[in-house]
Amino acid sequence: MKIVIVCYPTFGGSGVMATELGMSLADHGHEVHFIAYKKPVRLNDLNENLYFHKVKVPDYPLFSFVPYELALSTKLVDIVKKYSIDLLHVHYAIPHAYAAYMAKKMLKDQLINIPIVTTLHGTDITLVGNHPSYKTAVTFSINKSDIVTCVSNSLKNDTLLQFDIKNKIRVIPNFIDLNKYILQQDLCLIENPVPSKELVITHVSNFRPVKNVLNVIKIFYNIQKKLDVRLLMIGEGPEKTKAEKMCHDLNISHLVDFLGNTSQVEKNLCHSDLFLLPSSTESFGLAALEAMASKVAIISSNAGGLPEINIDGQTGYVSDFNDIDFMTEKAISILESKSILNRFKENAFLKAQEFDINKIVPLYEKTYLEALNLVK
Ligand code: GMT
Repeated sequence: MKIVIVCYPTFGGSGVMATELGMSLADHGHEVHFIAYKKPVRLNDLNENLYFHKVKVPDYPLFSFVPYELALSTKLVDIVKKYSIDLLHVHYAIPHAYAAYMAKKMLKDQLINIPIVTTLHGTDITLVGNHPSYKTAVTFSINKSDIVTCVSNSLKNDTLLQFDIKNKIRVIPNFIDLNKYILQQDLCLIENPVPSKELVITHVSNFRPVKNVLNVIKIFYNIQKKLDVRLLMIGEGPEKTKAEKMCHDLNISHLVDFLGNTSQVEKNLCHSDLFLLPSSTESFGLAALEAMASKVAIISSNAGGLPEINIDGQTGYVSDFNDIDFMTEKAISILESKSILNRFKENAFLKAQEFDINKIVPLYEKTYLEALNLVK
């Protein structure tokens, strides 16, 4: 099959997921064309099955805002025709599903029928998409997609609650390539055969307000009063400076490393014991799943889809995102006993196996075949 994947090229979960999916589809023999304004960060080598096409948006003095949707839909039409593409798979409704629908209409005018699969990722529904400035267009784009998927049951319910959706929505959860994490565990053991006495706590995110990174620091501050711990803060974003300042003010900077963005998060996760994710909104929580695949126990909020992956009392604990005391108490209860910690870690790894790439990518392939049949 010849598939176009449209995504955000940044470190956000939707772009990471779209890229991992495209690379896996290419491994399965499909021809995959990524379209974005920049090469996706996790897209490594291009080959005869894997292409990248950049959307260029020329500026003009009249534009206060460059018309990205226009450039994207034009690029979609060009690429579909040039490479005889079978299907468009757009990740994140805004503005990708909207631009795809315009492209579909333009192609129809040239007697080319192409199906659109739209995957909703979270903030396109829960944070941005339901703003009155976007809601009508987002509802329209979802209803006009041939098939709509979303990444958790929670996101499906939110979408149906917040928008007037006529289309069926199917849940295809996010995934990880478990093998990659297992290999990394072995490499980490070779590099560090004697585990350090310090326990390692990790947080990975885009440091946006919804991630509540200051809660991460507060929880860590409480834990370090009782246990020998270190904190790895991975990612970049608007709340990073505040988080660094809080560490300074609490006099714990020497225990906290801000590592910035990384495209090989598994290299840090393999040394970690506990992952903190106290988000106020989280449709899935891909970062938590990556941690679980690295045998890391999870303390997370109960927001959105997080309880679907972090099973309370088994893989970690879930709570209200602002309940610092509860999260501290539970984190300490896991970390203070080696046997309890190992039990949580093993459970996390077992749960992660449900989301292995080999189980989830075939669900997308099946979805594509159904979408193709719809436009025949
Ligand atoms: O985490 C983010 O804020 C980035 C955002 C995105 O769209 O790139 O992530 C969303 O999609 C991820 C992949 O499906 C999910 O794992 C995240 O939970 C979701 N983020 C939120 O719902 C806040």
